[in-house]
Amino acid sequence: TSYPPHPPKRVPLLGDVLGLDPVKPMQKTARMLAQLGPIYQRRILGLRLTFVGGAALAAEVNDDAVWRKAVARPLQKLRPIVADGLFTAYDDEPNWAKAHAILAPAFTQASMRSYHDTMLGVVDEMCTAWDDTPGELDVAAEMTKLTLETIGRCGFGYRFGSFDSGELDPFVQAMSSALGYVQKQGIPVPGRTLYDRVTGRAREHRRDIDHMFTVVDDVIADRRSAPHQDPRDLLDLMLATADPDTGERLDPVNVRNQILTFLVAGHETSSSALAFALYLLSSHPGEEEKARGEVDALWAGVPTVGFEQVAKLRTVRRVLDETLRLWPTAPGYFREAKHDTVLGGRYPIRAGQMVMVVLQGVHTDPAVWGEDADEFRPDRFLPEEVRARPGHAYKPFGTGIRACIGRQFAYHEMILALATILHRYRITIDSAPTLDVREQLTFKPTGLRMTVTRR
Ligand code: MNH
Repeated sequence: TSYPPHPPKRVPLLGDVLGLDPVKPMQKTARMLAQLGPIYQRRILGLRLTFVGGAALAAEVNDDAVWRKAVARPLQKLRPIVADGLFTAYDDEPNWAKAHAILAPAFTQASMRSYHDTMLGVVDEMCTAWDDTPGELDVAAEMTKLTLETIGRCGFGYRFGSFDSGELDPFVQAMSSALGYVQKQGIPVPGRTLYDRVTGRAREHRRDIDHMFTVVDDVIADRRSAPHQDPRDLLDLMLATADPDTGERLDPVNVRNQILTFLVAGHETSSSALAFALYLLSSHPGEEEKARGEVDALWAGVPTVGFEQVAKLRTVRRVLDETLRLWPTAPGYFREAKHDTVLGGRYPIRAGQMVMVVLQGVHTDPAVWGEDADEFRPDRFLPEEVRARPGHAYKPFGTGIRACIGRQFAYHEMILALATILHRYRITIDSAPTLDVREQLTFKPTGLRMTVTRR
């Protein structure tokens, strides 16, 4: 047995404290993996965190018999907001299994039918706003409005009014400020807690959270007094359905945790994926024309796009799959060993020790993806190419029982939006020569300016 490689500069006693990038930690980690191989370990004081960025090692760590999801520091820091909501719950917290059983039926491909018209309405509103006020658009900001509005309406009938005026809804303000705070806390910096207390930032964070709680609790109370019949949204389901195993319903605080979870987990990941897709298409005009050609052919003479017309767009879907390969907007996930084990046949791992699966590493492993792994080529997702690849080489939605519950929701929403944009507009995107990607728990492209013209 031996230890995995570690960063080149190890400080006596403290360990691998050098070379952390507090602003773009995941992009730095992916570069480290490209240098050091598919695995490396950071040891800080007594703690070891291992990073895995190759398909074979990822397959091992994804094995639910030996490993489970770890609620690592960045997720722990979210818990004051979302507590035992699906995303941040520990495997053995009773509310995880309960909420998973109650909510899983609401996220099947078949259930997407009931959200389709609402999703279409949001896309239409976005296009109307673009037509009414032509000019340069901030790509990421537009996609964020779209996905936030979509999850707000499909989730619990809430309108943020994103396309109404220039003003940001106070809830959205509170949420983005709270998430910014959480992102900073995810990276340990000595003295931060004291600093936040002295400057009043900690109190501001508390106020942001309280504001979010009040808004969501009001929505829940209103719905309790006036339930919907049909169509039912996620909130209706949470209030009306009992867990088939225990016969119990979700308690009111847990319902709030789930709503906040869907807002937090369900909007930036999809919005940034759309922004990356638009960027990648605009720099690959051949791929853009291919995708647009598919939409034009399938939607020719169709007055309103129906549910069935979305899943048929296989080329558009491949564009999104390839986008999430290169820019997995959830950059990775954490696993912990259930018992002592050995990784890669030679690295000892003790029970409870954590590993982070770094998706950019896994998704560009040359052993699986070839020497052109860094190139944007959506045809990698043609069925015959997918069949020829090991399943664990592509995990943008995580793995096992704790994988993303919103995957089908995200695909339906993203395909519908991207196809509509391609169908209605010619787009040109200006950006700096190298793409600037911010990290706020997710990857988010910044500084992309887009001009759209009706075709
Ligand atoms: Mn989502 C879990 C990626 C869209 C709601 N999501 C995860 C995980 C990844 C992920 C990765 C696993 C995290 C971990 O193991 O710690 N999610 C994405 C991506 C997109 C996405 C890349 C879009 C693109 N997610 C959505 C949407 C919703 C959503 C949309 C809600 C409508 N995701 C969740 C929830 C979980 C999750 C809830 C936690 C599931 C669980 O642990 O039971």
